[in-house]
Amino acid sequence: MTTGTLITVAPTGAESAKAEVPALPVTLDELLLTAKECEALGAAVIHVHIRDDEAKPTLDQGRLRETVVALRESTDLIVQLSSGGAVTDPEADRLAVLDAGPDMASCTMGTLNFGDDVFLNRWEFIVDLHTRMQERGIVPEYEIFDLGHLTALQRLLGKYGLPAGGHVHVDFVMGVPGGMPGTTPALVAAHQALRDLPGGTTFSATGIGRSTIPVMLASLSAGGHLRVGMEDTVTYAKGRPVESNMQLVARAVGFAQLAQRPPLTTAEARGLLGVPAAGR
Ligand code: KMH
Ligand code: ZN
Repeated sequence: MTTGTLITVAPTGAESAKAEVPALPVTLDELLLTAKECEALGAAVIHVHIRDDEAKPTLDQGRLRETVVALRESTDLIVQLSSGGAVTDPEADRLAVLDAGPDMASCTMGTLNFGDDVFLNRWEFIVDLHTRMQERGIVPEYEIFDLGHLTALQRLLGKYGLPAGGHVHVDFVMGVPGGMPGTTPALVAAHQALRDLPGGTTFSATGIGRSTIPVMLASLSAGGHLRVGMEDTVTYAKGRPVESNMQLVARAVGFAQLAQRPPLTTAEARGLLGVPAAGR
């Protein structure tokens, strides 16, 4: 069944440096302004990485809690914290992200080369994340960087059961050097592999760097949803740096409207993902 389009904004990430990308939102004020403006444009979910006073990635517990509270006070967005953090973050800190009480958290379904680094996601760690989220009513978004990650998800759900909320939502993160490419054939292959997951499983997709546009178009045509933001893309077009996350969200909203699948409201997105209403 064709529905509207869930639009997630991933405004910051852990990889870009503020010195090289001045438009990157790194302070709480910058994040809140971005969040409000992206919500007004049509985003329903915000995928959050935070930074410290030097604009370096951090999983500081106090800052994470403050960020969740502030986003809830200022917006109706679904707050999804990254449990992926930066490739250097220890597992204990990544698990402790859940203590900040987000609506959702990411859960990456396997280890992969990540450019010149390794993004480590051991099986036992994935199980810990999944089961702790079940216990706390935090809805996961399963991050799929490669096809085998879907097989791991099938195994996870088979052994440990459905996530909190009962609905399975995955995000194809495409075009990371070391993961699946950001191409239509790769998206079609990942989409096909969803048939081994519970009926009704939904997907969004994001293409890193220049794969952002082909991945958006492929996802919309395959019935998928969209994630965009400066975590994934810092160049708007050849020779044109991204000016703001709003520019990327506005483009995604335009594509979704062209596809006659307009953005879901935050309330509709909560219904789709099984996230309790705001102010639960
Ligand atoms: N920063 C990457 C190493 C996630 O947020 O869950 C991991 C990442 C995935 O961005
Ligand atoms: Zn992330």
